[in-house]
Amino acid sequence: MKRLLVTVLTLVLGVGLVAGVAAWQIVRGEEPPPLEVKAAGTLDTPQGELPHYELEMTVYPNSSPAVAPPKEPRLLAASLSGQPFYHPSTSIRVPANSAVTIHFRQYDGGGQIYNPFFAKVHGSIDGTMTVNGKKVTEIDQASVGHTFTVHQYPESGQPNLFLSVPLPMVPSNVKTDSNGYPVTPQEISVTFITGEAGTYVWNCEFPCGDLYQEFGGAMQTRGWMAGTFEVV
Ligand SMILES: [Cu+2]
Repeated sequence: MKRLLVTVLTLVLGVGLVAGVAAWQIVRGEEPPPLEVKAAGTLDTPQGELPHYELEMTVYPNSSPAVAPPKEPRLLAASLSGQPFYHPSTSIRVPANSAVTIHFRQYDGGGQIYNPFFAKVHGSIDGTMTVNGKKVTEIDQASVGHTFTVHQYPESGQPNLFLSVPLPMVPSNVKTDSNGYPVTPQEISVTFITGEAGTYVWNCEFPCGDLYQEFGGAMQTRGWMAGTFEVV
């Protein structure tokens, strides 16, 4: 009897392990390929002259005939259709010990962010970013569209990296095109310095998803409002 129980238990554990590995493979397989950085010469920084790279990300309020949605993880029961996402990828890979500028085009509406900390810029080269060409250190707490917030796994021994960029919402009275996107997005640029190599994650801190307090759905899904951030 005991032997049978052990056999059954081993079998159950084995099947569970295989299912777990398969599920992990599916999730990993659906991570979009990393965004390509563009070399942009060098930049004078407080840490001296550093190699400079640029990358571009767009935030869409929803998919449309013009912009396909990111792949939806098959394991997720909830549908993410109609939810916002970063495009064309949420997997980011940037060179170590460099200055990196990210240019965001933000097409989504928004509103009040619960925590004013995330309406401020954190971790950029001089504490600023530019919004539509204007240098700022924060945006109106009541007009946040999304945030791009990079942080690390809490148990990690790698160099500390924290970057948080608030992206202002597009006002609701802005004209939209035939795909329903505002004709004038918010244009945000931020420059920061990467240190030694490390693996981080990023997510949006504005409750733009659904389910629990709007922090579910797109908010907790890589490929949509969260992703990986590798310094290599
Ligand atoms: Cu968001």
